[in-house]
Amino acid sequence: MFDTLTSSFKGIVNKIRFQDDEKALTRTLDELKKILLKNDVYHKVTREILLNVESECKKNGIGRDIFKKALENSLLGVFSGNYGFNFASKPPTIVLMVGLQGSGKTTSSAKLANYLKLKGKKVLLVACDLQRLAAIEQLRQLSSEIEVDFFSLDNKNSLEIANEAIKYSKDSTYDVVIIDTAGRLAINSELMKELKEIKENVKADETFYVLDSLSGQDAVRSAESFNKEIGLSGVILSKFDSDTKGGIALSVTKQIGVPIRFIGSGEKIPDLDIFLPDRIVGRLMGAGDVVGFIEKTTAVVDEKEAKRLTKKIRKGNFNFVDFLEQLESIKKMGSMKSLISMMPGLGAMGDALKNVDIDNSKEIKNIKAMVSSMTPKERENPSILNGSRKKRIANGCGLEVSDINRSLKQFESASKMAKQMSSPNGVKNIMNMIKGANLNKMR
Ligand SMILES: Nc1nc2c(ncn2[C@@H]2O[C@H](COP(=O)(O)OP(=O)(O)OP(=O)(O)O)[C@@H](O)[C@H]2O)c(=O)[nH]1
Ligand SMILES: [Mg+2]
Repeated sequence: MFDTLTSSFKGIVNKIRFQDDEKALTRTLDELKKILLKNDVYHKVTREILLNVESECKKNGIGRDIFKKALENSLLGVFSGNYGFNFASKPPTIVLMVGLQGSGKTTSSAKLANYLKLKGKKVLLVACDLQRLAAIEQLRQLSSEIEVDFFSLDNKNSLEIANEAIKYSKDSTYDVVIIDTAGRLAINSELMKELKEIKENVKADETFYVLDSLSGQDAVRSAESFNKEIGLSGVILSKFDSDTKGGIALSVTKQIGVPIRFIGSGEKIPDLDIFLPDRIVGRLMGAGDVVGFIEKTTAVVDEKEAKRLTKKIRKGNFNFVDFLEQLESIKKMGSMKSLISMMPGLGAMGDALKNVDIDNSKEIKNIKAMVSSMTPKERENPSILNGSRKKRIANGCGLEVSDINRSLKQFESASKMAKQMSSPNGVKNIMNMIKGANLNKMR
């Protein structure tokens, strides 16, 4: 992610104060250069950014705001071309997913299918990886998890499968067809030939190269070869959540002349963010991506349901049934790390929340176990839980009564927080509460 770049940018912008301090500008540009190179921004791209910042600052007068704006503009300048997802003028839009072995093609195919499904599109996922036996099964499972149609054929080669899939998709009026292909450890002429044939036969509208951000410049070089051999229309930058530097995101478009279209920000299906330069630059400059956050949340939150819950929360009637439902919808939004990275200025709280893993948090596991031992009446109305009920629940789920008390307390304060948040001064109140809270408790 961009954490390191963002905090470094903030640091240097604050060093420039005066309108005409050329010395400070030189010093700051020098520091900017070190930051960019240290975080894997390609040297030619680094030079371009520096030159642009310098010339804009010299033209407009040096000063903090001008420097900040110049940096923002230069960062925007490193991205060019098409962004987001482009639909073909006549459906189906055919997407070919290519890349090296293990780069994240199959996962990204499913993530993209889910993204488009949430936009109301009818999507078909096609398994054309015949290299690994398990590959077809992997995609089949992902398809059923996200409830998207799946296509594969036995005893056919990948070209035949792709062709049949396209025929079928046209007959069945699909909006988008996503073809998952086999990877290789390195560039391989046999693979290139196979991919080229598929691409030409199915007349792919988009050829997305899935680039593992952790492989750095090696992966960029491979992308370059793929582009030369078969022609790419976009890059999906996968595993960006584990990339502590983030420089590849700034370099790849200039280096290979192909725009980044999506970023993989976690292992889960919703962890795919659309790549829009102004939003990315907003994130880089520490302003977060609030629009992206809202888009992500509204895609999975049912408006009617949200209203019903807000009413309950306001009345203080939020119960365990609602809580479990909420957990499920939060999970649909993706990993905390990816969500939090879109929120500006959360600082230490953001760092603590990033590490919350809803599937593996001990507290949440305890609450789930406890709720599973409750009667429906108790779930609806936790206030009836007296000593003997708590004992029964503890026995039922293998916890101690003290665990039950602790979980109930946590739940109570979470409901209180939710009630506060839903009031007119909600967010302000919450920020005040959080400031005083012991963040480690959230882990
Ligand atoms: N953290 C993280 N992990 C990812 C991301 N995308 C994929 N992965 C993981 O990377 C591993 C490989 O992903 P696959 O989708 O199977 O990769 P592939 O390119 O299809 O692999 P082959 O078919 O063997 O070539 C899996 O463990 C995924 O969970 C991402 O954005 N973030
Ligand atoms: Mg695969």
